[in-house]
Amino acid sequence: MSAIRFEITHVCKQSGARCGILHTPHGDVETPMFMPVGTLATVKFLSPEEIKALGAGVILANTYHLWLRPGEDIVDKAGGVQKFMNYSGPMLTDSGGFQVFSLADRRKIKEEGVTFKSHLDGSTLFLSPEKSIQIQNKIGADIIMSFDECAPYPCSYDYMKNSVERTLRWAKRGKDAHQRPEEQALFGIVQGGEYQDLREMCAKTLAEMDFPGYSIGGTSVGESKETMYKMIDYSVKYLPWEKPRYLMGVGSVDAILEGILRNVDMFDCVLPTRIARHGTLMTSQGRVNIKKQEYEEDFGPLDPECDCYTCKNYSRAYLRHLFRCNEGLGSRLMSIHNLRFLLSLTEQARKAIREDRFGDFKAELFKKYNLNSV
Ligand code: PRF
Ligand code: ZN
Repeated sequence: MSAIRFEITHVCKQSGARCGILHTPHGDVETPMFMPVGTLATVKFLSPEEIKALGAGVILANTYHLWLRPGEDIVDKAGGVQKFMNYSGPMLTDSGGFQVFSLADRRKIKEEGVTFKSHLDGSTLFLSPEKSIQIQNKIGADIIMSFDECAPYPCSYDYMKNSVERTLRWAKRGKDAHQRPEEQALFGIVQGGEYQDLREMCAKTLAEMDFPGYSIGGTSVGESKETMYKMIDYSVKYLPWEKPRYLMGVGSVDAILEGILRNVDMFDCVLPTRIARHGTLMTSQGRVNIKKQEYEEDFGPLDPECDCYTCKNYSRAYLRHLFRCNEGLGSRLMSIHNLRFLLSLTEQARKAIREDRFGDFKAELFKKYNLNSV
């Protein structure tokens, strides 16, 4: 028995987009969904109660970071990551693959695994598919990821072919090492860059291995949006319809909507919380940079169309003041808003799907935000 059960509840007659319910050991969540990132078992500046109040379902944490600090044994002793951070909802951990490739110095990839230097103190570390799963078994999230290589972009066909083949061997090794399949659902990750035949081979091989869900990796690494959508198409096409799909690290409005159209169910991105802390807000009127002088005497809400705590209670002038004085409350209030913006977007998308008008909904938003549809 798998730890999760995915139920597709409706397919939009207008667009073919789908919505559903993901049943997890820590509760049911509606899809398509956006998952806030809580790298170190904290969504920076927000309490678990606040995250729940925003309408979030799943929170993401990172194997690499929790392995380094506080260490997976501490999280295990606490009773798992949910108990440790006092979050009662579902959680997902990324495998560390991507973080090793994006953060660590001087990495060396071998068949056995990856040797690299810690981004904290430069010490030499080693991560393998088995080790990643062992750590994730101790962290205890409901959904865990295979250890993969997210190859750089652009990347030669030959490099990518070798990389994908190794990622597939790693997926098999991770699956064999998984000790808690009835409590934690292990997803396979589709790689292959922009190469259609490699994406196809990867997706088909993973599908044969029968994972409870599938991730689409290796996107949003410097390619154009058009290329990204092709990468999604090449991956989704060969994955079983009835299993959940997760597009890793993607959280812009246009890519989320294009992903939903292509039957992706889950998205995550650090962007909303990261840019919020730098004073950049995603609003119904486009991006707002709260630093700007023009907001000095603007006593209206950040986003008049938003229902979040920040927009209901504080002005642009006050948020600008908090930001300029580097006050923690500013980071909190702006993180709340940006997360609510994307969570509300996915809520509206689900409603549009249920009402068979997702095509119109997407077109309206592209027009409103001046986005380019591909
Ligand atoms: N692999 C893993 N995590 C990821 C990615 C990936 O390719 C990406 C790429 N967008 C984000 N996070 N394991
Ligand atoms: Zn708001």
